[in-house]
Amino acid sequence: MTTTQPLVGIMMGSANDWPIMRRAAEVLRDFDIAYETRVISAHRTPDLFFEYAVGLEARGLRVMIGGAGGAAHLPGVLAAKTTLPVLGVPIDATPMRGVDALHAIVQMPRGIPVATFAIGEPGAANAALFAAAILAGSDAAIAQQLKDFRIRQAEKIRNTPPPTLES
Ligand code: RP5
Repeated sequence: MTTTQPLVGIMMGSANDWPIMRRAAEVLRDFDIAYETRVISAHRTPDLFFEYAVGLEARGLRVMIGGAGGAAHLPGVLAAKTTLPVLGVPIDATPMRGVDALHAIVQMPRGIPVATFAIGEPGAANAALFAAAILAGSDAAIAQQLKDFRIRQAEKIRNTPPPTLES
């Protein structure tokens, strides 16, 4: 957790989600975007969940990333309690390998939107990149960092030699 005013909150329903959700934190750290993390379950600690969710805007948070596995109602319940953008990351936590969480998060009924990302690590990383893109609308430094990231990413592909049977 950073010490400066967090702009992005990363929530997850279980500490077991952290190995995936840390990919979001790593992206935000690399972009020098202040964030905070919380393990708060919508069903195991509903009172704590509501208490945390209602104070987000007042504390200056701008975007929320919510990771959850199984029935995965965390992002939807969070979106019900705040008008901040909520970015949902489905976690592979059951024999359904994250498809359960994907469906739970992406199928939010009309009126309370949750942006849904890919299952697992790519989703967590992309949620953080999307959070950066939202913040970039009002922060030129973050906008530039996003452009630089895309350039570095493209360079890696351009500099990859053609694969051979020996490589
Ligand atoms: C969800 O249930 C969590 O987000 C987690 O992905 C899943 C399983 O939680 P644990 O039983 O591993 O704590 O609430």
